[in-house]
Amino acid sequence: MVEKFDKELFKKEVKSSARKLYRRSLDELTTKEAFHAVAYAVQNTIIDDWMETQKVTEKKDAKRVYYLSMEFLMGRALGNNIINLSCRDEIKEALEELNLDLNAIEDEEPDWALGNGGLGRLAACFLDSLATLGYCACGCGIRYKYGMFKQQIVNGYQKEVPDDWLKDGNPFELRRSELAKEVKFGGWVESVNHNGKLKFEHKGYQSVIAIPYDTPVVGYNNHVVDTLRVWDAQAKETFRLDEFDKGNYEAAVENENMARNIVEVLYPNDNHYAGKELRLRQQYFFISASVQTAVKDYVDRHNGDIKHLYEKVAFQLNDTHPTVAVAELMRILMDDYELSWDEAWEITKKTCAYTNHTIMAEALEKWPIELFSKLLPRIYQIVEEINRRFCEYIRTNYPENAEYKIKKMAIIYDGQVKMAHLAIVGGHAVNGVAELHTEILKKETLKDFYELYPEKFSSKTNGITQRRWLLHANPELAAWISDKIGNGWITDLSKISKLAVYADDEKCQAEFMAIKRHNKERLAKYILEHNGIEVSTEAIFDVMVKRLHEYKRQLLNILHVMYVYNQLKDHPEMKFHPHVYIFGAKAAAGYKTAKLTIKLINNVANVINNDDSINGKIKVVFIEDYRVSNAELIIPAADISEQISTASKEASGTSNMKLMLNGALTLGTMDGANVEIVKEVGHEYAFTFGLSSDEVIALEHNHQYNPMEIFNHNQEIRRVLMQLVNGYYSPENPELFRPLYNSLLNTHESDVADRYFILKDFAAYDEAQRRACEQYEDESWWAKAAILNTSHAGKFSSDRTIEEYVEDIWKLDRIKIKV
Ligand code: NBG
Repeated sequence: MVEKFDKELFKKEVKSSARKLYRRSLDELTTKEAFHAVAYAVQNTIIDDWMETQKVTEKKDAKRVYYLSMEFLMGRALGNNIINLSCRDEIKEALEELNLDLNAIEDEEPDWALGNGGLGRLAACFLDSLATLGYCACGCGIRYKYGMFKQQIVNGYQKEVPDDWLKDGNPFELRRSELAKEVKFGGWVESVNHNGKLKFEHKGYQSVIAIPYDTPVVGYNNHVVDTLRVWDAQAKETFRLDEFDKGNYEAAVENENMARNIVEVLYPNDNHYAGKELRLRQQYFFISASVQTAVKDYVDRHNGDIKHLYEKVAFQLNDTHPTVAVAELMRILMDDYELSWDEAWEITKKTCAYTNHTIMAEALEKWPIELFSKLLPRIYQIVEEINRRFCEYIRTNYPENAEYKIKKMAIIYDGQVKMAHLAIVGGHAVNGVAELHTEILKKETLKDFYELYPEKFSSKTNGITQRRWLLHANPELAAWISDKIGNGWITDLSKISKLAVYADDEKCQAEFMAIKRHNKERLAKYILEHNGIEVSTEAIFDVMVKRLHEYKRQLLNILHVMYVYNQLKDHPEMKFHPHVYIFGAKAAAGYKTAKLTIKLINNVANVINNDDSINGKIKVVFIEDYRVSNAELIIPAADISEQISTASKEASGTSNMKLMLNGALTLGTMDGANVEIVKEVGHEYAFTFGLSSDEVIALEHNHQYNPMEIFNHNQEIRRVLMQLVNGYYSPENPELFRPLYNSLLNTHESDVADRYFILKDFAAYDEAQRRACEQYEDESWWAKAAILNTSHAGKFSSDRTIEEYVEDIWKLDRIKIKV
């Protein structure tokens, strides 16, 4: 840390790790090797604080949270650790003296892409905030061998390439084989009478050994270091010689394959559930290992007194993926610690809490009984009993319409195990991730549960860490802000509101926009290098970066680009400020419509970028392989933040917050956290449009919407849609984009035409785009609005979010590390 950072010692450590790792001197290393040498040296400066945090937590007997999540989108660790150690300048200088460039070294680290999108990145931001606020926390997940695939764009199409992120080793992780745990799959359950007590024994199972890898999560400038613990799998008998001798080669390698498969790869679906057995295996694997460890750790520190577990331990279930934790904790409490059902149930409910991240029906996990009970026989028994008791409870509460309620609320129904219901019933808290989202949960999606347990529900609007998304991603703006208002914002983002007084100051406006321009230059250089497209920093940088999903409506954006292009060609004299439309998005590997939308964006880019007749007024750029590390480059350069999901569908969104913090103006629907963003900054400094969530929900219920009417009456929209099927953007295959056309118009092929109301919102979207374009001409107004966006982003720090979880749900103790 800064007060004890010893530059000479650090230099020595970098040199000595070079020798230890490569038996060569530092100046003989490649940049990648130098990255490893530097990373080891940085890790060394963290270790003492890590141990001290552990000690202090134990001494204080502080309550801790286990954040159970299948996804942690950490991005790169080195730069972030250095930022949080608060010695970036010192390390940069030390490395310069060693002839090393910190930025180049940072670029050698692969992203830790152990997540899909917002849900995984939220988990990473939360860990940063937990450590920075001095709370004891452990993120528990899976050490996927292959993280989120790398996206290549080949001939305009997305191609998925495996992300072998561990191939050169990971200097920040620590293998903790002494903490390994056994996880059991398959087999059957026998009940035996043990001294007059009924006991359940799991027989004939296959074992997998779970081995944790720990990485430090460094708090900002406070010496607190929390842990990210990801589990690797290994076969119990690495090779079953007995089977091999019998000539049963398959059985011999089966166990090993099973272990390898479990941690092989992250499922690349965002907001979508695939229902594969392997996925359930992954879930139970990391949950069983994490819950076993948490319980054992607690019991060891509390003389075996299991009954007060919830006073010192909280489990937060990040969406339904980890909800099997409810049953696993019950199993451990009853089978291993011999508690009665009622005792175990009380403890489980008080320990577990659930966050819902979506209302999209296709993301709600339901497992066929057949699959679930075969793979997890003891767990299934417990879920059955939870369900039986819950249905009893419904019957007493709703004697009039019990069967109707059971149909809607049971945990097991219609041959399926409903994981969200298990989480709600088995925990003490349920939260949505923005105010609007929580309201929709209460009124629609989880209405019956809200009626039954109103006290469990609360809203926790998401947040982002300003340490990564401003201090690290936008160093120039960060320095400018600190110069104006001091650096208190780094640990208390509400202080950034002090910037607002500079919004009308001409000099400040000019400085702010100069920084924006530098960030645009930085991105323009990246675009030239990666896309070969030249873009002008005088243009409006209109940015839409997020997972590709129909509800997010990248299609609306690109159809509108096609529309503007038509206008410009017809009316070259038309008033229009040059735009660069920037997209970044991965589509799930099996999501056809999403992948076709990527192809469309790229084909449109190809036509428009090469049309000299429009004098470069429009450029379309699709940035390949959107991920945390290039988000850090794109977001600081944005003028406009596209947040155009169909109202009611985006639970919160978090790129909206990152973009706002970096001075972009939101162009969006009143959905998710956009509602709160607009409320904070004021309506006049955002461009909102479109159907409200109530209107969308009403149209979904009454089936009154017919996109064909719009197609028939609006010639300009009709022309754009015809260009999807007349070869305008795909001369070699005019039918290529027919499925997109059909999804908007044709009720035969898709179950509902224009399910996401793209045509319905088109005119309003265009109008909002025009407003933005006009306002951009007023440089002073725009600068003011940009500064106001940054200065009103205080609410959207994940520090604020974490404090709300701590206060309402986790009740953690804060720790302090003395140095
Ligand atoms: C996503 C939502 C986003 C939200 C993040 C984090 C899932 C299931 N949900 O709107 O779509 O910001 O979660 O809460 O990935």
